[in-house]
Amino acid sequence: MSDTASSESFHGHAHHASPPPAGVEVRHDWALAEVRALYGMPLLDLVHRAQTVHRAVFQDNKVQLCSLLSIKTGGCSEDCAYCPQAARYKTGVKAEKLMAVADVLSAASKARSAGATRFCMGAAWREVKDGPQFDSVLEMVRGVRALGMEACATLGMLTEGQAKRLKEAGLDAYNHNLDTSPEHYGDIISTRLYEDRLRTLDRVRGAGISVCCGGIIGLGESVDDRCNLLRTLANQDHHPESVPINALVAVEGTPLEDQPRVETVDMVRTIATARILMPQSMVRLSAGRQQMNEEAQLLCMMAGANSLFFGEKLLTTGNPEYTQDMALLEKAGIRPLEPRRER
Ligand code: SAM
Ligand code: DTB
Ligand code: SF4
Repeated sequence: MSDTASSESFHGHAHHASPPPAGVEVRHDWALAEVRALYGMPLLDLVHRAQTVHRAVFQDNKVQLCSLLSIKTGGCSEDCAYCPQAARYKTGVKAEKLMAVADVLSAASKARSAGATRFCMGAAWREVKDGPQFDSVLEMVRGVRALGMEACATLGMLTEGQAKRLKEAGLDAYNHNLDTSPEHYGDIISTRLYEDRLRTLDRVRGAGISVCCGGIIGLGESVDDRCNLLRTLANQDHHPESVPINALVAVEGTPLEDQPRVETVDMVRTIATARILMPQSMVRLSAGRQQMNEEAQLLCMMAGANSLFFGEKLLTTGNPEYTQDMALLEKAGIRPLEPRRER
């Protein structure tokens, strides 16, 4: 392996080791009432406050372009009510085998040429099983790192040993979302517990991998649920380095197929509140962009989102066209974060 760079933020971006700039609070003791008070502020006051925090921490004001690939699609044993990949729902997603390492790396290389600095590999697994498939995933991680991108994976629950092996392979970040509040979780997923999620997150953190953890809005949750999700994320011992905020993509065949589209104002409030609660984290405007117009996406960035997934597909659902995204960034003068590491 020629790649020996450490997993610290290689973009020179703010990360948790550095103290926050003057005037920016990093807290882990948010009360629900405080979070609600922020979330419920007049929208433009809230956005102004979030933008002020954002600019203090991220002085270069760039947006990270991440690429997402489903390396193992469908056939999942879990019952997450939002998910088109759960085997039990008839959604038109068909179950596939784990992709070959070479195919994943050729997709990664294309993503890199298109400007991605982070490559995230998703598998529709409940948990990782040791064996040849996990060995292939480790190979993919090494390959992505050798291309000079941040490597991220989302593979379901992990044991301590698996987290350690992912770290040794060079994995920068692991995505494992809490999705919603502890109170609402049981209405969305019955095949695992909130505590299972928290345990995997501890193992990821314990192995020295950076944590990517966020949620979904539009699942039928209350404002308190949204605030309690954000509060749970912020009140961990360390803020997740990355916080993806997804708007539900309502997929036919899932129990949530008839959920109304998330309103722009709700997405903006959620992102702004996440930015204020977790000032030094990358906040990702994740699923749901295809359903948003350009103005809504720009408002989300104004509210502190500094990362997005680009490319024609998320895992199984659509995403804006590459050329459309590039045109939006270009006309708005938004500069993408560039990779610092050479291959
Ligand atoms: N199976 C692993 C797990 O659940 O942790 C990894 C892949 S899973 C598809 C990754 C995340 O995608 C989920 O935690 C959820 O937050 C998000 N997601 C899945 N379906 C979605 C949908 N229809 N709309 C928005 N986000 C979704
Ligand atoms: C995250 O929070 N959102 C991404 C990424 N992490 C893995 C996944 C979104 C999936 C949307 C539904 C789909 O395309 O299947
Ligand atoms: Fe499986 Fe992950 Fe989808 Fe849940 S979100 S059904 S665990 S792929």
